[in-house]
Amino acid sequence: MKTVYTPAHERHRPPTILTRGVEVPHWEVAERAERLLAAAAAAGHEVVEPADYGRAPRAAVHDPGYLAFLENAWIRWQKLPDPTPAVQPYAHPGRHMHGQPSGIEGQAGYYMATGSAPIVEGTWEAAIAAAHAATHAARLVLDGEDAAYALCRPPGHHAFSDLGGGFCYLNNIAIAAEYMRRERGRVAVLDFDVHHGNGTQGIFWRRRDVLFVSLHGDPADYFPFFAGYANEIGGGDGRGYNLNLPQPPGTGDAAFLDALGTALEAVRHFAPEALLVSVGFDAFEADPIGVLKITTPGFGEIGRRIGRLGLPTVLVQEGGYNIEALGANLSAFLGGFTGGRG
Ligand code: Q9C
Ligand code: ZN
Repeated sequence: MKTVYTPAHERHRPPTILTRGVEVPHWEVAERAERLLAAAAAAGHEVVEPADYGRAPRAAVHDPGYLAFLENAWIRWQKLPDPTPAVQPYAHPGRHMHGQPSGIEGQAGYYMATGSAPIVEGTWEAAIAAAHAATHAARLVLDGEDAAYALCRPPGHHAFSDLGGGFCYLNNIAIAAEYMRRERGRVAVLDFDVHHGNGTQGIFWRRRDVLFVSLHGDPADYFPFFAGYANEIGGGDGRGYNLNLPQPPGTGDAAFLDALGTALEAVRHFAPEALLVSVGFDAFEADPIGVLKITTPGFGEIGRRIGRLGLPTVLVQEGGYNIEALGANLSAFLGGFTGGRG
């Protein structure tokens, strides 16, 4: 299958972030994409560069104020006294606060849910390239490819219409899903990154034409903490078109595959014309920030079962932070997916 990749991600080099009050190197590093690319190429998948789809696909999903903030944040931040190399919010609107700041420091906290999505000089360029990669994979599948893999970096599933965070800026898979929806009646998004896809859920919350199904570590004691609970089923017209399947910490292959069966049954019942998958390898047993215990063969079996659905499928890369294991996990997943087709 075609792998959509562009080196534009290299310009996004997030520095340290705070974890429990301590500065640590960021996990979402450029080498992730290099490892994934090497594995896809070694497995014989043709690597193609995305076209430029312009502003329309991202504008169909994201708020204009948020897009303007992302595009200009770094340069505005540089005009602060003693500027630092990354936009890092430190004050967020908590409950009971609804004011709208005009300055960059306040807006950074307004438009970012967490401090873990610093904006550096090349972030905007990388983020729009990742969105083009997902859109390109969607275009390939709309044009008749059975499946395509968008090797996106930075990832996207924590980004809402008007809110970034959790290493994410533009919601690549939501942009691709909305792009496909213009030509197809119904699409489903399945998310097996270890973190709940809170941004994707938020974007499609009121939509019955886009099913969102997520498997993830239980947010009761895990990021993103404030979304991903089983009682979140969608609102308004979208009620019943959102399914969360939180998993207890330590969940391994067998129980995860059981839950995947429930997720795939929901997808089959929805009968979409296409499937988009948020592919994360941070449910891996040795991921530095994961809480689940999925093995490399486990990712193969996840791929095989998703492939067996037989739907036109767009695979979109999200998280996965064990650098040494990323290549093997992607090879296992893509091998399983392709085998499941056959
Ligand atoms: N102690 C994705 O996988 N929390 N984002 C980091 C770790 C944020 C992960 C703190 C995790 C966001 C796309
Ligand atoms: Zn994740």
